[in-house]
Amino acid sequence: MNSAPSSLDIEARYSCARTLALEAAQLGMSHYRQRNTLLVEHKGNDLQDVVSIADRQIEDFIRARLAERFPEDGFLGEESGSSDLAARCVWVIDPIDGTACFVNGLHNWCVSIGLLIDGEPHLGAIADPNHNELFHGCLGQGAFVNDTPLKVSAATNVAQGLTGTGTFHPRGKEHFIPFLEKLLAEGGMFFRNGSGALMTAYVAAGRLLGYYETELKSWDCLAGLVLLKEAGGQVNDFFRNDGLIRGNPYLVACPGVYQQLAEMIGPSLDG
Ligand code: 2AM
Ligand code: CA
Repeated sequence: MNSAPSSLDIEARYSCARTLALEAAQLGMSHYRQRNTLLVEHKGNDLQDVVSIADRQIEDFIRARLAERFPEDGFLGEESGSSDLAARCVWVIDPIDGTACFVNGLHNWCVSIGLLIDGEPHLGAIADPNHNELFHGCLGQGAFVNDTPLKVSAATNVAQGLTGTGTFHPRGKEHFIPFLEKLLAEGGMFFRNGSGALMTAYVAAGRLLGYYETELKSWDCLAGLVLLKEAGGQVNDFFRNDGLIRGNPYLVACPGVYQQLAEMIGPSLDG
């Protein structure tokens, strides 16, 4: 669906998403500058899956501001869980996407704020304070990095550029090496910066031809999916089988290489 009913104030929410993403990113920067003092914890048994006080504080900040401004809206966040998922408007946010980069001093992380309306990704803002880039978009209004419109690549073969990829230890890694082998065999090249939101935005911007992650969570990609759609990209059936809550394999790409990448991944993509 390309337009929301007039009873919802879309412009107010779009403007709020952009402002909040920028403010939250500055809060992130204040932690990032003192990252050596941050206590880093591991989620579950996976030593690579980390979280810090910065993640929790930024999520609390965003959640409180949204609740104040749009009390009727639902919420789903990586760190604090969900509320009112049956509401027409549901915010889906990741306070820091690229946490492993954040805690290791690599300048590849962002704040991602997306909004579902009636179950469809409708608007999104992704703030990358290390590169002074705000990616944002709203259905029917286009997608932008700062003020520059985004458009996916016109490439027709993976050999013509770079493909983002990623995996994580608990699930899906058996699909990763076979995919890499096929990508290289067909003349493609991989890229990984550790942030699903930024790599999705880079596909929308035509910087990457596509991006495959063996499993992603909805807060990592929801804002980016709006940009991707507005920039002319394609995505797999990510929301099937309760994907909003549980996550799923994830592929986004420009139309000219989507099928080529989907064939490299095989049935596990939408199986
Ligand atoms: P994060 O930085 O918010 O944890 C990198 O390959 C991408 O995978 C990032 O968007 C990262 O998000 C995400 N990621 C890391 N651990 C994950 C997990 N356990 N499940 C799903 N996605 C994960
Ligand atoms: Ca995160």
